[in-house]
Amino acid sequence: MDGVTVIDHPLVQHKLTIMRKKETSTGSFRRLLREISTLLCYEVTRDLELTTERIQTPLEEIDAPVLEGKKLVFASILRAGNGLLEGMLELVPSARVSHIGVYRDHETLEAVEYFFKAPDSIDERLVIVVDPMLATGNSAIAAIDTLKSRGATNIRFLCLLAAPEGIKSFRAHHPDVPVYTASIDRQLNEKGYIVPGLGDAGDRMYGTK
Ligand code: U5P
Repeated sequence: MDGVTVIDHPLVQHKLTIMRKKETSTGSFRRLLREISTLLCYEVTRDLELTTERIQTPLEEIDAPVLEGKKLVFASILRAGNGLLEGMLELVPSARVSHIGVYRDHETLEAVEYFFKAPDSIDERLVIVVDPMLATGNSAIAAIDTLKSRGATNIRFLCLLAAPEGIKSFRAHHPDVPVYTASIDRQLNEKGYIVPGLGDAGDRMYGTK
């Protein structure tokens, strides 16, 4: 699918299978989400540009590679997005973090924004937006509308599971934003859940209902 990368690393796929299991506990789910997010982060940052810095090793001076440009921004769509943040920040500890509060109206499935906070100069940074699930796509579309209205131009979207319907709608709204996911599941059900999916990511992560 154009603009969509499926991260099919065996460790990602194995961990995802355990996360999907109904009987997986909250504690295990959370731990797996942290582990898997590190691997997803590795893949979503694979093509970042490098420059060089003159450094002195104990033996000699060299031009050594370092990341080019301003610090990355990880933008978490609350609250489930926070589950992906932890592992990503382990890999990129200096990343800046944006929080975007969007909840889904259970009747209309429309996204309603209630919170937004972002670091300065997001127009000069790569922004990686994270939410474990791309279901209807409405939350991600709204979050990225907001980021763009604040000046962000270089954006990627990272999730664990995506529904074909969500990808289609998302790509129609934001064709310039590539999507990275560990799986494209079969479909959405009548309540807007991804099937086979893993249930409500926020509830599974925090043990709520
Ligand atoms: N969501 C789930 N599980 C699903 C479908 C959606 O947890 O099977 C939640 C996600 O937490 C996400 C939001 O934040 O709903 C995405 O929904 P949507 O706006 O893409 O429909």
